[in-house]
Amino acid sequence: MRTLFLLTLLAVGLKSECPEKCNCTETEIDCITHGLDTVPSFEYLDNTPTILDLSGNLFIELNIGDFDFPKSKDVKELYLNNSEIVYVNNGVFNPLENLQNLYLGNNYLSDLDESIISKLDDIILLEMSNNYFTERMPVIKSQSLEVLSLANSKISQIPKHALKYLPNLKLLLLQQNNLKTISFDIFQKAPANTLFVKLSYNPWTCSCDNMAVFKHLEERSFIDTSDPFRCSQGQFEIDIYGKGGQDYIEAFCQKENEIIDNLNASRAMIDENRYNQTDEENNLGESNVETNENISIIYTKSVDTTQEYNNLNFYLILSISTVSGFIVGAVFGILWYSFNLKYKRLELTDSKHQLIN
Ligand SMILES: *[C@@H]1O[C@H](CO)[C@@H](O)[C@H](O)[C@H]1NC(C)=O
Ligand SMILES: *[C@@H]1O[C@H](CO)[C@@H](O)[C@H](O)[C@H]1NC(C)=O
Ligand SMILES: *[C@@H]1O[C@H](CO)[C@@H](O)[C@H](O)[C@H]1NC(C)=O
Ligand SMILES: *[C@@H]1O[C@H](CO)[C@@H](O)[C@H](O)[C@H]1NC(C)=O
Ligand SMILES: CC(=O)N[C@H]1CO[C@H](CO)[C@@H](O)[C@@H]1O
Repeated sequence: MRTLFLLTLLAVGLKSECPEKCNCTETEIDCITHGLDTVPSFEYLDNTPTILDLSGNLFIELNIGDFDFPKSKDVKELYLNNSEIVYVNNGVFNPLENLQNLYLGNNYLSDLDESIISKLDDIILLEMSNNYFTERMPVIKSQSLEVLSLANSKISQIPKHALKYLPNLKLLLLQQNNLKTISFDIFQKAPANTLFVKLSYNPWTCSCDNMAVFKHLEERSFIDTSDPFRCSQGQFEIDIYGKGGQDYIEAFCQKENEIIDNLNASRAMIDENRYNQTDEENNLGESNVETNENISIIYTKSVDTTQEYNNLNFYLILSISTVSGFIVGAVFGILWYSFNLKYKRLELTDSKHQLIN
């Protein structure tokens, strides 16, 4: 009798304390795909939810107070994916102090405040793929975040300080975006040898700067080079980690390094020269300025040298084509001659035939 009473009380209690359009179990609240346009009130929960699933609804905006309820500290996973969210007010997640996984994918987010999760000390995963960060990748601040997913989100730019405030990041997903260039600076401050990035299926342009970044990522095992990485230059497409990429680096980027090498060598020589002179003159300061000016001259000279080199190349190509032109001409001449002979013979045989006939 007493247990029955308790059971009915429990049943009634569970019914009234779980929000109307949700299903509650001991550790989970499910309000999936119920056309909710506001986050329901979780004020009188009876259970202790570690999972709060609000995906597939129509929230459009998340407001301060939406997740401010007595048991908010129990929630470890929050699903808000596929919920037509356009705007998230800064601070809305702060009451979920122990949140670990936050799912905001498949929404219409185009910007986020830098400190959107900065107060969540245990956050590990922020899933935001399939959004609309058209202008730039959002800069996120978090001491604990390990996984940041921004795949397929129309991102065309990564700010140089994008990873600066994510000291624990281990996985960054940026595949299938609209990235054309990537700056070396982004990864310079990234956690050493622990970060793994996905950057495939982006419309990279071929440039030595991009190549340098990809080389760096490969050397530090930041990237899976078996993924397709292609860059384009005009109508040509190159496999960045394939032979095309290697050829590109050899043809264009190595030469730049050589120029810098030459420049450094000349600079060293000039420095030495200047030093010897100024040693006599006892006037270091002034000479340094002059040295700098001279370096710019050397630089333009090195560029001139490459032009000369190009000219040399041009003459080489010209002479090669002249020679090959001659050879081709000769071969054609011979072929034409023999063809003519044959043709004449045919004519003769034909006329013979005609005569016979
Ligand atoms: C709750 O669970 C029942 C039975 O599994 C299901 O029919 C109902 O759609 C669920 N409601 C919600 C809000 O998920
Ligand atoms: C929300 O994301 C989770 C995890 O990726 C997924 O299992 C779930 O199906 C998604 N919900 C909706 C409504 O798409
Ligand atoms: C040239 O010198 C600068 C500084 O003096 C150095 O940073 C750079 O790496 C050098 N470049 C090469 C190709 O040695
Ligand atoms: C500069 O002086 C040092 C030592 O006096 C000498 O070995 C060196 O050859 C000089 N360099 C030039 C460029 O004159
Ligand atoms: C700008 C410039 O040419 N600076 C010095 C470079 O070196 C020459 C010769 O050593 C000097 O005459 C220039 O003043």
